[in-house]
Formats: sequence, structure tokens, C-alpha cells
Amino acid sequence: MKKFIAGVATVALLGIGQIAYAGETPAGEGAAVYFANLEDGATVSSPVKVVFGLSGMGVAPAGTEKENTGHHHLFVNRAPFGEGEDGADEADYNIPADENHIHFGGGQTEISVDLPPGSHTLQLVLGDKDHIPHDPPIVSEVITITVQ
Ligand SMILES: [Cu+2]
Repeated sequence: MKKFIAGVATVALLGIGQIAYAGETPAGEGAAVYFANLEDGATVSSPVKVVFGLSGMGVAPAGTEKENTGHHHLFVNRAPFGEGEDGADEADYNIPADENHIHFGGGQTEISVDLPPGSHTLQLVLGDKDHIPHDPPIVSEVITITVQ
């Protein structure tokens, strides 16, 4: 099941399919989030600057009801977006707010984050005004970076 959901997220990212598998706020056609300044496998030093890229949508602060907008969320050191710990489809629920899920409800498009030395995974997920992923979800690839 996990693999299947990850596949759906990939399809959504590539804009190939329109699979109803998310909240109710429609995603922009072909919308995509991506890491603008980091590549998978990069070696960096802390604090790590992470710049969020978004195409096909605009950024708006949380709570803003406007078509084709959303705000960024950074998933840190957790499983790829898909199935939550309780087995529920994460696409249908608010993105949690904790140390593994950082919200940028002010509409921020970058962060400088302190990370201890070692390997870390990062993923970007766009959320609507209520912090729920769009339909289909707009998620980046998961990248792994090494902090020196
Ligand atoms: Cu949020």
C-alpha cells in the first residue's frame, strides 16, 4: 500500500494524471514543488538554507482563500508523504505541526534550519488554507542531504 501511494504522489508531481486522492482544494494544472537550491545527495553545513521552488501555483499565507495558491511545508526526517502512522491517507488530512513537519503559514519561501551532522531527508508538500494537501497533492521528491 505504501508503494502504491508513493506512486500516486509521483504521478501527481509529474502532472501526468489527475487522480482524486487528496483534500478538496484543486491543484493548479501541472503544479510542482521542488528544492530550488539543494540536490539529492548534497553535502552541506548547518544551518542549512533550503529554498522552496513552486511552479504552476502561487504562494499565499495560511488562511487565505484564493484559487491556485497554497503554502509550503517541509517534511524533515520522516517517511515519504503518503500513508500516515495510523494508516490513513495523509492527502486527506491536515499536515501535522511538529519537529518533522514545519509549516510556512506566513508564505515564506525559504528557511535556514539547524540540523545535526549526519544524513537527513527532506520533502516539500504544499498545503491549502487549512494545511490540507491539494487534489492531487503537490509534493516534491524526497532528497537526502548530509550535514558535515
Ligand atoms: Cu500549514
